[in-house]
Amino acid sequence: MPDHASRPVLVPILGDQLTRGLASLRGRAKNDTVILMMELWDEATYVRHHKQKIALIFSAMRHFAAELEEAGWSVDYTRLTEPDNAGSFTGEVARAIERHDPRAVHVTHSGEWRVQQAIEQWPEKFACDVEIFEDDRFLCPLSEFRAWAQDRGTLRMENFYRDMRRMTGLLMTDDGEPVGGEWNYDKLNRESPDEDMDPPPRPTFAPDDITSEVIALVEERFGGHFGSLENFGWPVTRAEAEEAADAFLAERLARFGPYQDAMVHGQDDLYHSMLSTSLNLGLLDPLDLCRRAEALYAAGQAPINSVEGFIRQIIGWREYVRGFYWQFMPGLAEANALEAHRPLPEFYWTGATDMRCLADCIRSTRDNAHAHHIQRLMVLGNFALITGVDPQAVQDWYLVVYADAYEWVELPNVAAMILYADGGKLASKPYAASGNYINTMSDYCRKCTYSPHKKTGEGACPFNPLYWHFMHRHRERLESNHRVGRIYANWDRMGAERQREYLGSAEAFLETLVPEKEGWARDS
Ligand code: FAD
Ligand code: DLZ
Ligand code: SF4
Repeated sequence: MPDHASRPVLVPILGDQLTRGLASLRGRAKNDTVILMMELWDEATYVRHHKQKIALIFSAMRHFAAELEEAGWSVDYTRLTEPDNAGSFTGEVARAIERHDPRAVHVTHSGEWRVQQAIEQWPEKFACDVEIFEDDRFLCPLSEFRAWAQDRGTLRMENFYRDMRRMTGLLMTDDGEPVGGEWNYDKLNRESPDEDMDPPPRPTFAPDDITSEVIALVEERFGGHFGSLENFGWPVTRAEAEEAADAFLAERLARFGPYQDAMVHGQDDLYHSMLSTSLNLGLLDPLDLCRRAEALYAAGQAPINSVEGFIRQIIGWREYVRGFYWQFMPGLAEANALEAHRPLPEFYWTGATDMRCLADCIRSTRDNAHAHHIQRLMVLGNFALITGVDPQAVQDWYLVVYADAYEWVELPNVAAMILYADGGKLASKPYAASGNYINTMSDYCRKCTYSPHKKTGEGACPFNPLYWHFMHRHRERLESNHRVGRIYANWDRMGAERQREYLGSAEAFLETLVPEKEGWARDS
């Protein structure tokens, strides 16, 4: 039997840990390390992920393993179709321990609570040492988020974000003031779409042999999952992700700010970066990306509202929701403060609705495994909120359909940001809106069957009566909220008859919603 020191360290790398400088790998000697990467049935099927999401993760994993091998690392890669594949992280690590007899397992903290729970059982299950490393690809350590959150009664992204600006020095003057005098240029991030918009196409990456093989595998094994593989063009390597980032910074960042909240029928990317899949897989470094955006501002090549807006999304929202997730799990996954119990409408899966905004967002979701933020928030999310869809059904949907969806980022956005299911820990008020918002921020309404100007009855945009139905249902909870309370004065001024018309229209519409059948999100 080899002595302890000559036995290797086993380093499992999870599917979203595709980073050369990963904490558990950093500083390790190649001749003393076996890297383990695992394609797993459990991970591919615990929800019925969009086909592009599975293809992206498997392809990126296979490319990463090949790069590591080329660089001289010893990589033990288990494919999904191997007959002995145990199907789970714990089962595959156990098999690898038998193969390699390591002296220790070094693993980086998982992005997901469910997986981390399994990892935390390893020290008891396995005879060798197990060391769990902090995932320092995020800029805010979880212990710091916890300390920050504990000092406050109310958590708000804006306060967190300012601390992150101070911590990173991004867009800060030497005197510790925000560059340009303001912390936040959100007011300049809300232009409606106009004729003048002409976003250049983002680079897409034609499948190479590895990706083509994975696409065939996904069609064969997961052919019944939601979504199309036809448009697959995601970056699957760090080099491709860098190329996509270069193109965004050079061609789209400057107009990212003003049009951040705009929506245009059939235009799926606009000026967005489309970099979330690469950031979440670990192919891009968030701080580096922000520094490059900052440098473009300093060079006068991008305005402050674009650069600040982009940096806010990454060191603000992205870090904030991740800290929030770990702060409030596992309760967050069960939260339902508004007691919403309606099933998800079937059209979230089929796109078969004559509400033109929803139909377009669902089409983009199906074709691209992507929709941009304001579509996820103010169209798909707003509709689920004001119709009172059960948070767990909505959570499942968002986790399935987006290629960038991992629970640490999906769940806070869904449960807390769009559904207010956490009772207001994350957002100061529910993001409920009528058709007027969508009409202002998009071109959807122009050719819709419904009119955003009609408030009730035949042909009225359903968002209009549904909005008031929601406000009426939750009056007791929301009236005392200073950001919402004054809306009830408008409601009261309408008088009883008009109110009945709104509520009646909403209820008639709700009657028409066909609930999803079982089996779209999870195997029934
Ligand atoms: P851009 O608009 O270019 O923004 C730049 C980057 O900022 C993004 O790549 C992302 O990393 C980060 N970012 C922006 N907003 C957020 C946010 N609210 N939370 C976390 N990061 C943010 N993002 C995911 O990565 N995975 C998800 O599963 C996910 N689910 C969401 C669900 C809902 C209901 C909502 C409202 C938002 C969700 N988001 C999610 C956030 C956001 O919609 C996506 O990050 C963004 O659309 C990705 O496209 P992009 O890279 O072009 O982003
Ligand atoms: C989402 C996903 C899928 C579909 N498949 C795998 C897989 O086969 N192997 C793997 O290591 N990870 C996969 N993932 C990501 C995991 O579900 C999970 O989100 C991360 O491991 C959390 O760190
Ligand atoms: Fe959507 Fe209403 Fe506009 Fe139609 S009228 S696109 S349903 S907001």
